[in-house]
Amino acid sequence: MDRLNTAFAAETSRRRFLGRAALGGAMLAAAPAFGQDGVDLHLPGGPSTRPMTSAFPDKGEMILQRIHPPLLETPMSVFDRDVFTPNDQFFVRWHWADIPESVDAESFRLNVFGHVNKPLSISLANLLKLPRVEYAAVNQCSGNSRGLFQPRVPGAQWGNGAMGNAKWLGVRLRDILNIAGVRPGAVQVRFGGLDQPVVPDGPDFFKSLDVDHARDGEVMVAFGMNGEQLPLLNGFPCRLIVPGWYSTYWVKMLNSIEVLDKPDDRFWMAKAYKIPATPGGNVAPGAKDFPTVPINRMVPRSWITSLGEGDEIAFEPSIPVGGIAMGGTCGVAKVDVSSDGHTWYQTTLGPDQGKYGFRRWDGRVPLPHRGRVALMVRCWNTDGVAQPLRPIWNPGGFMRANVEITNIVAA
Ligand SMILES: Nc1nc2c(c(=O)[nH]1)N[C@H]1C(S)=C(S)[C@@H](COP(=O)(O)O)O[C@H]1N2
Ligand SMILES: [Mo]
Repeated sequence: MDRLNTAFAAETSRRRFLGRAALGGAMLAAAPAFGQDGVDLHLPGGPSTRPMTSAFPDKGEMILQRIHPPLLETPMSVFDRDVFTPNDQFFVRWHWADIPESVDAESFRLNVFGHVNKPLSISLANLLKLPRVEYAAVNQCSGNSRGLFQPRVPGAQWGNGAMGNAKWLGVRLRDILNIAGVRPGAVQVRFGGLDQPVVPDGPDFFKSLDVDHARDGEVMVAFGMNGEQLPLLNGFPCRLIVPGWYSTYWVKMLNSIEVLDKPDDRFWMAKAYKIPATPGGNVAPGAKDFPTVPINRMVPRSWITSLGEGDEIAFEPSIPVGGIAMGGTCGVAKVDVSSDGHTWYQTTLGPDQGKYGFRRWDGRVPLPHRGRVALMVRCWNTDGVAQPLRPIWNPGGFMRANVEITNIVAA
């Protein structure tokens, strides 16, 4: 809150916020030094350990998935501490390694063009003058938990930590589009950032939303994250927030908003991030040539964070267990836990911090016996959708959302 007040509220402090903004000069310049300690992501049947690193700008201890471009995963223990994920341990994902090492907040412009009456080139100072909104929302990679897919699929082999929940502060995209004046016949809005492909014909990262979605009053251009400016690697100075939707649409270092009068047919919409046009994005393992749609809304998920895979505990007839849940596009209605896969016990939900954010849950389960016990957690959202018990499969490794199992050992 302190930094929010000093950094965003007063007119004079605003200048300070902007002045401080060029950061990360050393980013990625030197080869980061990695800690010796690794972490086991418990990915089935494959290389499962990853080094930890704190060598990236504005970032604390993270699981290193890739250096160029940076792919940093949040350790699960972080989610046990708070429903809000700290900025310095918020996961990082980029597609191309050509990312600015700093952004000059004075000369930065957010350009709005295409099928509009009045193209705009908005300075950060002017962006900060528009009416603001703030809400909590989970940013989850479409491929979060991909490393748990069986059979395994190619792509970043994430555990469960390619996600995070923050309080985002910014300006309604609708307000920006209204200033530019969307012309009749507009169908989509395409978003691009300052990062660039590293190969000559590589497709620049652009994502698009239908024009009505873009103007729904919720989609936000955010410059604040948990009361601070965005870390460079999470999209400084501003990024798109599409609450309830997978974060492939949450374009970082957003500098281009183009209103289109026909659907976006470029690579990142037409070819990448397509899921089977089936419930939950599920097809039989190995399936090919099925109809696809662009990935879109998130679905309910939940995790045990108070205990980790393989943890050893002293046997007791009943143990406490806690964690986090998310509803997807709506709130969390109910979270149940089980230690035998048949009998489910309802947990107590923590404070509601907004329907798009994480919700804490805490409960107890009996331990049926000594030795290995498979703990499970299942979320129902307020639309009545429950997590499936069985994993889905698709070749992109997208949308994993089944009830996860945490095996513990009671000695
Ligand atoms: N400019 C830009 N924005 C981007 C991407 C990117 O490669 N470039 N990747 C997207 C994807 S796939 C994800 S998962 C999220 C990751 O957001 P984070 O790094 O802030 O956690 O950023 C999204 N926005
Ligand atoms: Mo992603």
